[in-house]
Amino acid sequence: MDGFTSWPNDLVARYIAEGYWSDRLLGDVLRGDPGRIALVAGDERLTYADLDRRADRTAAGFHRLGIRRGDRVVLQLPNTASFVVVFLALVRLGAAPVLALPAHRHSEIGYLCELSQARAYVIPDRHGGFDYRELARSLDVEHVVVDGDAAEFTALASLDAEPVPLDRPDPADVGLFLLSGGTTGLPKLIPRTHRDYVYNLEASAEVCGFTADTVYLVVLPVAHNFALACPGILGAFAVGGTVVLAPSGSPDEAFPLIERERATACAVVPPIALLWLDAATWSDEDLSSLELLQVGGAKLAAEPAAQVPKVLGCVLQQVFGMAEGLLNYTRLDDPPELVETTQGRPLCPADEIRVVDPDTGEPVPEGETGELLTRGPYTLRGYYRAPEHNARSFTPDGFYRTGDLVRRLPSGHLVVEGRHKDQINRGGDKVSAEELEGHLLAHPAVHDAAVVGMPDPMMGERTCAFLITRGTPPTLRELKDFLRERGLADYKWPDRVETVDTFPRTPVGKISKKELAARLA
Ligand code: J2J
Repeated sequence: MDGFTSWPNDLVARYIAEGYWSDRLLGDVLRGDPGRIALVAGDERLTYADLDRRADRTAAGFHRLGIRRGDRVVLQLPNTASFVVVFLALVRLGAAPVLALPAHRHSEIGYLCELSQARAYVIPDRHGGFDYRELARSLDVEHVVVDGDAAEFTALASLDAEPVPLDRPDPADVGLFLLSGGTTGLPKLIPRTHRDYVYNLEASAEVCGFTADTVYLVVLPVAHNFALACPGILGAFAVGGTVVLAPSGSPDEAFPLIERERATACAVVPPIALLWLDAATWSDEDLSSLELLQVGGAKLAAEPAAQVPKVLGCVLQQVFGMAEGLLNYTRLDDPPELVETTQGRPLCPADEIRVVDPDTGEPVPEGETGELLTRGPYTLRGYYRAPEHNARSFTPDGFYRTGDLVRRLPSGHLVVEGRHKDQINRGGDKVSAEELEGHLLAHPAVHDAAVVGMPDPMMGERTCAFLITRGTPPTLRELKDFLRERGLADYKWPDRVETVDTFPRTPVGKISKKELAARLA
């Protein structure tokens, strides 16, 4: 695929020879007994046979629409059975889903459709008080497929056709695109091949002890790498387990589902873990089925980490992952000290780790903090169609510069100590400072903007925009309305605005975000 950077031949040979890459395809992950429940979503309960059939029939429907192997389709559905059916249908067809989050709006989706040259865009009619058909009307895309009331578009229900023989994808093909958290003005797409993502989900399922008895509850957006494949729904399907989709991580929605479905495993971000620790002390629901709580996306502090087994009665696993690839997990039998105070160690023996001085690129002495660089059998070698950005994000020998500052312990476990990238981690949601600044600068009263993170006890960080204004400074409320108008996802909006006369500068004349952040601490 044009715009996709593959691994060099020697590493391809090595990853195959060492058994990390197989011929298994993403469309073949449904490995449960046909009669067993694969998926519970709202009132729907689908067996493996049901899900398999629906995926095949929907693949045939997309094929009839003209979607073919190698095409791209932007998929923006919430945590519903339709997400799972459409995802499986597309990967079986060899058409790569581009996984947008439900929170994305015109700014993100318009760009994704254009960058990926998507042939179709799949949406709900309405969700969370937003009409996605309105968004679709503002785009230029060949097919809009709607789950629900389709209006002038194609109803997902109409893409139900007699299965046809399909051209099988190659394991080396790009199977899907994930969205990068982003550090630049525009979002980046992460190509994931069938074979690297199959490794990702199968090896994760093994490390997390998933079996046919696993009942995996999804509370994060299922389109996010963590809930999708770490081990996520795909890992649960691959071992014949059951997946239960919840609309959110709120204890009033998640706890009754844990009790009713006897959920055994779940992945959350730290703010949800904190909410659960609190709610578990007063809720009546029976959470005793829960065996494993995975926490990742942002750093979990040692104190709440120590509380998880005591209060929720389950094993805690810290997960330090990224859509770009590398996954670090604490292991289920690690001593409590490591589980509480580290963010895990790499999933794969072939994951290569370097910890370097971010300015010189030279390795730091063992045990000291530096920037994490990595390459391996499931870490990208380049963002899709982004040559200039790739030149900065990768070393000449193909290591991905994560922008995370870590310290490595003798056991190989990593401790995340901070960040060397212009991004705010808002409770696991990533906000690119440059992207938000670009939108703020478009406001007529904004002369200059600098976005920084501010510490927050629940979210870890929130977003503060420092502005130099002309005329009357806009209020936070006005800025949010402005950003809504521009179609920017709401989790990227600032939580606070500070107007200043000048920005502090570094010796080389750049805005000192360190100094700005210090004013907030
Ligand atoms: C500190 N920072 C963390 C952690 C991610 C599993 C889990 C998370 C993600 C994810 C994921 C962190 N402590 N435990 O894809 O499969 C920050 C780092 C990292 C960035 C990646 C998965 N876990 N982070 O969060 O692509 O800064 O993936 O580089 O959204 O989140 O963000 P994202």
